[in-house]
Amino acid sequence: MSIKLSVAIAPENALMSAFVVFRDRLEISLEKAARLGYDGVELALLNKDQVNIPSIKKMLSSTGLEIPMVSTGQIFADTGVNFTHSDKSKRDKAVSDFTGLMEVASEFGSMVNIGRLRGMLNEGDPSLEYFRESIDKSLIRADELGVTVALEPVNRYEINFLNSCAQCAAMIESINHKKLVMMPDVFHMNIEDPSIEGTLWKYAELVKYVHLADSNRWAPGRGHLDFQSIIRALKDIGFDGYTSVEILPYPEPDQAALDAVTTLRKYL
Ligand code: LER
Ligand code: MN
Repeated sequence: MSIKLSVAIAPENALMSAFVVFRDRLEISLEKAARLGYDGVELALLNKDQVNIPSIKKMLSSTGLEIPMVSTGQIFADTGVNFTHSDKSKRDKAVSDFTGLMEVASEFGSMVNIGRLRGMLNEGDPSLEYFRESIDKSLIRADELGVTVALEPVNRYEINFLNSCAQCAAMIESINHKKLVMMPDVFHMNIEDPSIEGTLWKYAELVKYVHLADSNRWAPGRGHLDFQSIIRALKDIGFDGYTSVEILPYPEPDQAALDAVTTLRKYL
């Protein structure tokens, strides 16, 4: 068993808030990821029509890459719908767009994440009830599709609830559904959690996927997080899933993707 490494990519028209190194035809980015020595790619998608499933499956078998995660933040960033929206039709659209991405995920044996897609707690709204309704509906479909849903703690400057691993773990424990797990992102952990390594230890059982980015969201090695120590902690807790590089494409995309794989391969 070993920890695997993926890189987040998005189709060519994706917003900068997708935090991906490559915004291009997915097939082109897959090719680049394979050449750089990644084990997989995470697809940051807006809707299910963005993926030519037969063409991508063909590339997975020719390159040996996997797609461990379909990430969904673009639904929130691009269309403004989310799980806690005051307007029911927008909550329903968030669940149906998310369901479309779960269908894509089921084709590739991927997980899906809920990060910013959960939206915000809005004053005067029963936002937590809205969140529970949206997540409960999604989990029924996740079960049917056999897809695992990973709840991602996201820092307070982007979202106003479930910011720390402790808060996400409490929510996951209260929902208590076998398809719901946690995916910490060390960028957010650096802001919200008392210690990155200690928190990984504390919630080891729930952690099934990890986003990696340095303190400035550049490639690992370009900021001040200690990736040697973070990867050591992941190994020590027996984590044997996927980590995924979710970074800004700086100084430019190819260099960022190379920097990340070079730093992380030293420790993985
Ligand atoms: C956003 O900061 C992020 O980390 C995403 O993975 C969550 O949607
Ligand atoms: Mn993330």
